[in-house]
Amino acid sequence: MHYPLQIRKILILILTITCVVCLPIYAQDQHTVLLYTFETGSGTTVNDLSDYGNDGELMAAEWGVGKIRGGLTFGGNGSRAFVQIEDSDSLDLDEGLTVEMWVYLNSASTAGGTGATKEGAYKVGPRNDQRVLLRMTTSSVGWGSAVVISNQALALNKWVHIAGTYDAEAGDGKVYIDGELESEGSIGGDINTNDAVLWLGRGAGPFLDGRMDEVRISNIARTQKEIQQLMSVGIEGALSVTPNDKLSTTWGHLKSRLKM
Ligand SMILES: [Ca+2]
Ligand SMILES: [Ca+2]
Repeated sequence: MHYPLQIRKILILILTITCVVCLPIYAQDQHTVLLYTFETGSGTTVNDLSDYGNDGELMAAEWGVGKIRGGLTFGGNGSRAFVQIEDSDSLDLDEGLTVEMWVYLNSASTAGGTGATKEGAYKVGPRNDQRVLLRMTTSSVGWGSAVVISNQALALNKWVHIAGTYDAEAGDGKVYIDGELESEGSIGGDINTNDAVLWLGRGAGPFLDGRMDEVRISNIARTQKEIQQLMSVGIEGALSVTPNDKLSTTWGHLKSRLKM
């Protein structure tokens, strides 16, 4: 079809604006229920950058060097350090979840789930053989049985990115290491909701010996692409691009291209 130039310009513009508005906002959208960069560096409060106000409290965990600037350090079963986040409706992730974080292991954990743990509901984190564990209680499967474990073990003394996802509708759990799908399993059912606090850096028994940075928790199963995007640009990098920025940048670019 041959449209007059002005109409072609307008069509291109409408198409482009539609595409820009539909682009995912990687770090912060309505599905992001907890977002930690650990850049405060002092005090005992961890600021949540999500809209849900899920601030954490340092329980002997210390500010230190992270993957991107500041992070937290944890001293294993000796110091029993962790972060505690009070229960809230936004952390009851019945329909699905994604937990993403960078971890640096000094030594293997002594049991499962030293990443993020809401005991009796869900946990994602390193376990005793340095593999990554996703564990849940669902309406169909109990805490001990609803498990997906990575095939690979995490390297020690190195920053690695880990993620666990679950989609209640598909009933499918996935574990990623450095953005690559490591393991996948059918679980089924809605995730249990409860009144337990959320911990970072510990399970019911074991404590993380190492460091943590860049934690995002979401109430849906993120795609591999979304996980990789946040890994590559970081939380602050993703937050610096808002939909309005994208729109005005594209608008300006288009106007100059089309000489409007
Ligand atoms: Ca950081
Ligand atoms: Ca609750």
